[in-house]
Amino acid sequence: MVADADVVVHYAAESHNDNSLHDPRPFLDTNIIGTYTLIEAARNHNKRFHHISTDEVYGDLELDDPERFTEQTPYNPSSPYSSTKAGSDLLVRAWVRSFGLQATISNCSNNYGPYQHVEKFIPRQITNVIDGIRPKLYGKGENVRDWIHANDHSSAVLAIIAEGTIGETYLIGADGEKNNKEVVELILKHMGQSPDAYDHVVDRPGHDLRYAIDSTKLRNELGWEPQFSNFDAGIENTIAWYRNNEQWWRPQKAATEAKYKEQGQ
Ligand code: TDX
Repeated sequence: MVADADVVVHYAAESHNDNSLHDPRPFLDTNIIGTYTLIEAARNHNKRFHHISTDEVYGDLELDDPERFTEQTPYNPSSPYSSTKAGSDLLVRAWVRSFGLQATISNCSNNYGPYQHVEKFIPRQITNVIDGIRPKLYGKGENVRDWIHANDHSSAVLAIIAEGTIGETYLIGADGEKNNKEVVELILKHMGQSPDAYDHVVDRPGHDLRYAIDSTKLRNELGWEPQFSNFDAGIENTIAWYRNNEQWWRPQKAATEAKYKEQGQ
């Protein structure tokens, strides 16, 4: 019940690009109407609100672009997923300005760690290897993502709720840029496989090339620092978690792979 809450933190979203390309409608319902529903509830109950969003609202960067995304980068989303997240951010901003909603926004880079759905890149490949399936790399595997451990994302959100300035946006990232091929090779290494034991599959339509976050504002204004700066160790721990928690992910695995197979991925 919003009436009983101290703060409303809005993590609820349809979050997977591939699903948005296959069937966009749930993304409009959840990300646009869902956000509208929550900000109205927060407004009516006069509650502090924090909106969780994504770096994908800024579009993508060239591989050699010296600039990373900042809070000033213009919005330029590519997919049904990222465009509905961009729309949800703009709704929150409008509610701050028009109705005085006590809200902050954060845009984070790619998360990894325990409890991530097996449709996402890293858990998909780990659970594929556990099942004796070769990892699947979209296109050439040159796309770059800026990885952050989910616990670091959470500590940043807590810092913004505690100390953030109302109406402000904060970018969250941990300087973790890697291309997809490097990530797959690392997973294969830690799982005792040959580094080339993966398949190239059909590329994602409109596939964003590179995301990279400049989190200077969050670090300077709120004193936040990531704790999981060693990606190699983070991947090892994540592999161990998926090995030890098969009962958590197993129920989703077959249906997820069947959907990818239909799409040639
Ligand atoms: O099997 C795969 N093979 C592959 O090469 C999958 C599932 C993905 N990929 C590629 C696509 C991307 O370049 O790996 C990269 C990461 O893919 P996803 O895990 O689908 O994440 P991405 O599309 O980058 O979006 C993620 O980061 C921003 C989250 O899913 C979003 O919710 C978040 O907003």
